[in-house]
Amino acid sequence: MPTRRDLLWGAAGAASALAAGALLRGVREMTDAYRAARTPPGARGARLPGHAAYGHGVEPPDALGPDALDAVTLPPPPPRGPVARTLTITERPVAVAAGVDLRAVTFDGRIPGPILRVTEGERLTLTVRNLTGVPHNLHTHGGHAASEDGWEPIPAGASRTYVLEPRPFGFYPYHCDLVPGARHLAAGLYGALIVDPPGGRPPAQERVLLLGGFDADGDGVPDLFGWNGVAGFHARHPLRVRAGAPVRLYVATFVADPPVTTFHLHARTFDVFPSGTRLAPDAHTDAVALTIGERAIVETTFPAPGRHMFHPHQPALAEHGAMGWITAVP
Ligand SMILES: [Cu+2]
Repeated sequence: MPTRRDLLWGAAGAASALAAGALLRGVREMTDAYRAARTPPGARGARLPGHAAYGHGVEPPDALGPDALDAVTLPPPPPRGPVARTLTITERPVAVAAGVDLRAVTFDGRIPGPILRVTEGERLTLTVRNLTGVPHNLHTHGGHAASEDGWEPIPAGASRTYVLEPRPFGFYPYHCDLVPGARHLAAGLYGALIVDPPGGRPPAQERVLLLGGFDADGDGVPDLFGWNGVAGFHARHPLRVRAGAPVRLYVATFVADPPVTTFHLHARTFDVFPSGTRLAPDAHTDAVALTIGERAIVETTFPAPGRHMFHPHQPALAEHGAMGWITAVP
């Protein structure tokens, strides 16, 4: 019997609906077992059964090695001149945790979409091909011509080219802007846009960290959470940086529920540049709160080799996949 989500997705043939049903049953069994193990009756959110350190509440897919998320974690070098990119929207299963394949909608086949980067004052041309059976679009935050804002639906099977001159410099989200969000942004259609100042930023080891929620059981509420598309990834595979050299993290959240999440770093404080639109920090702290679509650049230097935990300070998120490590190496 088709599930509610099968019906919502529609369009699938009988065979693929059967396959999807089996997939979803697997997800649901995993999620139910997970909840039974972690959640007291009547309570929502995670609860550890005993007394344990954060982490490893969710394991990442075994097939993903330490470099699996590099493409959406390591930004390209700041480009000079105009930038032109084509992004392709497709529906496909994406492994977001061990044993959990999300029925996702993606930019270029993965969650999140590619890191876009351009220098303030330069042209960014984005061609978006919608290869799915329903409308989508690509809306970019920040300043640009209103006609290129990306709120209009791109029909199924159609393409649209946006020509932007993003400004001011900063760190911006891009995402599909259609509703319901559970079938668009929260299904995987989001990514990062870095707009560099004309003179650049000081050299640093740069990493992008986008927090996402994954609705594994199709009830409209995220069950698993992870940075750069995979729950549990950074608990098994720490971010690696060199000790003694500056680190710049581009941190954003795309989690709608709960509405506010945090980025918290252990054993080290950092400068905060909200939205990255200024070159001087606005705060110096060890935790920054972000609501959906909000973002910050945080900068620090790890003075010595060692492992530093990072996670949202919401236990339900940290224990459902969003706890990780940054390992500073000599
Ligand atoms: Cu969409």
